Amino acid sequence: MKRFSPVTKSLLFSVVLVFSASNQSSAASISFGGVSASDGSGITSTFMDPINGGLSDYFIETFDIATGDPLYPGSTDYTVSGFENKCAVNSLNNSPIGVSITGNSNEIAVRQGSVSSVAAAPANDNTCYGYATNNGQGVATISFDYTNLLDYYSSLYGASTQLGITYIGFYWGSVDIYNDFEFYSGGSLVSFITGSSLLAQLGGNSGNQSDPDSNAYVNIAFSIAEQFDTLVINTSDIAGEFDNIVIGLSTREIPVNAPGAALLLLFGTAMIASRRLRKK
Ligand SMILES: [Ca+2]
Ligand SMILES: [Ca+2]
Repeated sequence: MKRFSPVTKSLLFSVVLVFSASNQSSAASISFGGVSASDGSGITSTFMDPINGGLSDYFIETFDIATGDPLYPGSTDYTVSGFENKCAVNSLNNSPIGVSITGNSNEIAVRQGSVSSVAAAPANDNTCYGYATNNGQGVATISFDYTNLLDYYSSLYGASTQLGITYIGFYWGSVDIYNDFEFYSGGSLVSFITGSSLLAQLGGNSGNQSDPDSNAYVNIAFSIAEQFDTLVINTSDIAGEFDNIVIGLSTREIPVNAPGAALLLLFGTAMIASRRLRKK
């Protein structure tokens, strides 16, 4: 098992936020923290490392060509000029697991390093990362549609029903009160997390580029009933930065001895228990 760095250790505490798309209670459970990423990108999921890989039925988007699948070159459609040899969206195009990204092309970008008033690399992330920006006006919305990947694995497994995603982890850099992440299934919102709620829970300051309380690895475990197929990232100012997006299919491996998994399972159980209690 990979060792926890001091930074991630301090982040891995028991925080549960539950957001529901309706008035009904949600079983999605959220925790913060991960492990040190071996490619110099700061923090990654306990389930998946950019270089060393991880458990079965998990996939990672690193935004770095170096850690992409050499069989399926990523797309540099959103790469900032000058970074074409380093930065790409690896899960886009040319592969059976291609992710469909929609959004204004000037509102999603991939780059390395920080530029004042443009984008800040997540804390301790020396690699390429992605970001959403409204360029100072309106709301930028970008979506990552994983339907192709889910279709592919559903057919591969001969699944009688469409597989979904029951885990997502992402390194959220310089979290701002005006960023949020939403999760949709078949076009319906199933869960979401806002920057303001994360900052309130961790005690972080909006937009801080180095504080672990404002640069957090977010883990969300979904019940089978709430599995999703599309991630939507919104930002109403500059900017929403992210890296190491890890998704786990509904067929994913869940090790009983992984601290992250244990936490997620524990709180998943706690939520189910609390729901049952309320029903009484
Ligand atoms: Ca990266
Ligand atoms: Ca930010």
